[in-house]
Formats: sequence, C-alpha cells, structure tokens
Amino acid sequence: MGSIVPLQDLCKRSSSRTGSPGTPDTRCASGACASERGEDALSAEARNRIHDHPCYSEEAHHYYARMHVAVAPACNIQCHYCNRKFDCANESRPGVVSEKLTPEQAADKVLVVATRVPQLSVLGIAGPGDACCNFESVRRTFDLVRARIPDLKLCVSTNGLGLLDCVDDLVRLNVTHVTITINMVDPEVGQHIYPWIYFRHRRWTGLDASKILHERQMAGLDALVSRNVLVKVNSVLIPGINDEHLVEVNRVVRNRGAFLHNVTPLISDAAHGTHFGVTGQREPTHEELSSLRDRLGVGARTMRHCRQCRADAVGMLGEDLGSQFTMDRLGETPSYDPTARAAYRAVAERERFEHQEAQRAAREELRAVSAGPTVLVGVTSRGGARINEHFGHAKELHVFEVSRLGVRFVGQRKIPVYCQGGWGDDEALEGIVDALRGIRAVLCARVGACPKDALAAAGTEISDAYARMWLESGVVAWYVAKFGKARLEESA
Ligand code: CLF
Ligand code: SF4
Repeated sequence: MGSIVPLQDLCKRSSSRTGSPGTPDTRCASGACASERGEDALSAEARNRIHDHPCYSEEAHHYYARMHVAVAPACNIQCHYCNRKFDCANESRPGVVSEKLTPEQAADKVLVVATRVPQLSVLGIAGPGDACCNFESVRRTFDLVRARIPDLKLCVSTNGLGLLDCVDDLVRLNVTHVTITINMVDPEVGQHIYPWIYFRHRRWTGLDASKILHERQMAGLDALVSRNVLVKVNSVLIPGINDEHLVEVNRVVRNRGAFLHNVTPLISDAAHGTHFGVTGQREPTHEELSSLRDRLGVGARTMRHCRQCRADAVGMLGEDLGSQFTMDRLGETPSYDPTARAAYRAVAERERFEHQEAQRAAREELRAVSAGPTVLVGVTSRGGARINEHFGHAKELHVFEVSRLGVRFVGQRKIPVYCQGGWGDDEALEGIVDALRGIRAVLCARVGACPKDALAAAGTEISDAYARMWLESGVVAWYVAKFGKARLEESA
C-alpha cells in the first residue's frame, strides 16, 4: 500500500518508542508542543473538529489521510498561476491532470479507498476546477458518500466566487470544513492576479473583476462563519505582487473569523504554461515563505504542512496513492466494512498520546542547555511522527527550528530523491545541497556514506543515530548532544 505507514508498523514496540536510541521508554526529547502550534489554546469543540483532519491539525497529519475526488472540472475565474489544461492550482500543484469522475464513480472510489486505506478520515473536493462552480456534482457525490460512510468528514475548496450560493447546501450536507483561496483584500492587488472572472452570465475583467471577487469572497467567508463552518483561507505567495499584502489579508480574514491561514508558495515553472510561468514571475524562496509566516504572528494559526496536493490525491499528506486508485484499477466495489478504520484509529490515538507525552518530556530536556544557537534541523519521515525514512528515499524534509528555548515545526522542504532503485544519483546531490540551504543537520532512518560525506562537505550533518525516535524527540536529542556539552565544558 504505497508508502503509507502500515498499522503493524505503528503497533511495533521498538526500543525507540518514546525516546532515544537504545534506551527504551526512558528518555525522550521534544518540544513542538501543541500549545506552540496553537492547538492547546483551542476550545474543546474546535479541537474535536480538527482532531482527525490532516490539513487543519498539524499533529493529525502524521496519522490521518485525506482523499480528493475530481468531480469539479469547470472554473469561473482565471488565476495567473493556473493553466486551465491542468488542475486548480489553488490547492494543487500546477502541471498535474486528474482523472475526472462522475459522482457515482467518485462514490465507488471513496468506498474502495476507505476499505483499503484505514487512515482515511476526510473526503475533499478541490477541483480540478472550482467546487462551487460544479455544485450539482459536489452535492450528488457527498449525498452518495454520506449514505455509505457517514463518519467521513467532508471538505471543500473554492475560489469563493460562487460560494455564497452554496452555503445552505454545504451546511445541509454537513460539510464541516471549507477552504477559500483569498490572495488579496484589495482589488488593486487582485487585478495583477486575476485577468477575468465569469459572474452572473457575463465576463468581467480588470479592477471590476477583482472587486466582485473580493466582495463575494468576504460574503462567503462571513456566511460560513455565521453557520459555524470551519474556514481555512489559502493564499498563494506571489513575490512583488501580494507578499507584503498577505499580512493585511491575514488580519482581515482572522477578524472575520477564519480558523486557519495557509500561505503557500507560488509555483511558476514556465513548462506549466501559466501566465506567471511564461512571463518570468519568480517563486518565493524558503526564507521569504518562512519569514512571512512568522510575520503573521503568534496565535495566527498558520498552516505550515500543506503539500499543495492534486485534485485526485489519495493518502497521507506528502504521499500520493492516487495512481493506485484510478478507475481502471478499482475492481469490484466492496461493501463497506468500518472495522479496519476503527482498529487503525485506536492504535493511532494511542500513538498520538505517547507522542504528546514525548513532546512534554522534550521541553524539559531542552532546559539542560543553557546556551546555544537557533538552528534548523530537517528530519525524514514516512509517517507516524517518527524518524523512519531512509535519506535516499526521502522526497521531503520536515523542518524544525530548535534553540534552548524550544523546538517548533516550521515547514516542509522538497528535496530531490537521491536513491534511484539501488544506486545513488550523484547528480541529485547538487539539488539536495541547494534544498538544504540553511539547514544545520538532517536526521533520518538510514543514510549511505556517499551522500553523508558530500553533504557534510557542504555544511550539513546527516545522522541516522536518531532513527525511530519521535520527530521532535530526535531533533532535541541531537541539539542537546551538540550544545549541551558546550554548557558542561563551560561550567567545568
Ligand atoms: Fe483537501 Fe484542502 Fe480539504 Fe485538505 S487539501 S480540500 S483542506 S482535505 Fe490540505 Fe492538500 Fe494543502 Fe489543501 S495539504 S493542498 S490544505
Ligand atoms: Fe485555476 Fe483554480 Fe484559479 Fe480556477 S480557481 S483559475 S482552476 S487556480
């Protein structure tokens, strides 16, 4: 089943279950506590609603999966970062094409995935166009799915133009989570992002288009908040166009009751044929993205673990099992049996509890360090919040910022895959070195001598000494080993 961490893996009682290698259940180190992520500060009701949503809860994304069904092909606006031959780039990487489904096909697919992927907790509709522009398909799909799997959370992503007309139905369908992509709250900014919209049977361009879009987005957001739907706002960071402005976007949407703000980097590869791609609009750097997220401030509830997944994505965030569930590979639609999902949930919740305990213990462990720099540490993981992926297989790093004051998750970084089925791709090393810019150490399950030496020469230490530990536990154990000693030597 692809790279999803199987149930038996989560059930393994290894020596590194809670803490350091070789010292079973006695020592751990962590610190990216729920309160630092803002989840502890939530009401019990809000915590309950995001508990198993992998996008709304950073912690949940280590344990629960989402799937998208591509039942919404049409779109009513044009974004400069989108090529309409492909999926909606508001929640997807540009340049990918999803298999479009009828509601009946979609419902069958959900049944198959729910049977084979016990981590599944959320069904989302995120394109390939706009959900509200294809609302009959969305409504039919959700009605069919809800009748068969009533406990699946339903989630929708939209550009917001047609949202207001759908709010009553979304509430009736018990769609509990809605994402609106809001890139501006000032139409002057918007006219550099949206060349046109189609609204009330006519096409609007320029400032008029942006004004209408803005008004409709705000009205849709207000309507959802007033109906107690949890709203996430996605914003695409476009350097030179809305980078400074997104601080204002954050302020406005928070004041109006948005639950979460997800700033994602523009992807503008010329090969995708988007307006921004072909006109040379640059993408933001890691540093720019990170710095903007930091500027949004404490308590802003910013999402940092988005993977810009595609409109037919299946699985844990960061992996995509979609190709295993195309219509030609689905086979017979099974009758749904909830047993596997229930069994998985029991194990995952136990793991999660232990993870939280480890995080608390780690905060304590950091107190042993009285002086030390603030550094970035990357970890490789294939799920379950553990350091459990071979460096050569990793497509991304979970990046943590650690200092003696704490450890916090700051985002994901994509890296080129080094291992090409038995041999290392030395040409990939250049890209890896570039992707690791600013990262002091990488912790992984295994690493070969060749990339280890090459990356050490480039200034990044790679270690497999913290394999199987919780992500934050490994980061803090590495930090204490590195900088705790300095304290001891100083005081000697
Ligand atoms: Fe899908 Fe979006 Fe719902 Fe999640 S994705 S509709 S809220 S279930 Fe999640 Fe994917 Fe990022 Fe979207 S990682 S692109 S934020
Ligand atoms: Fe493309 Fe989505 Fe924008 Fe429509 S809303 S133009 S599908 S990115």
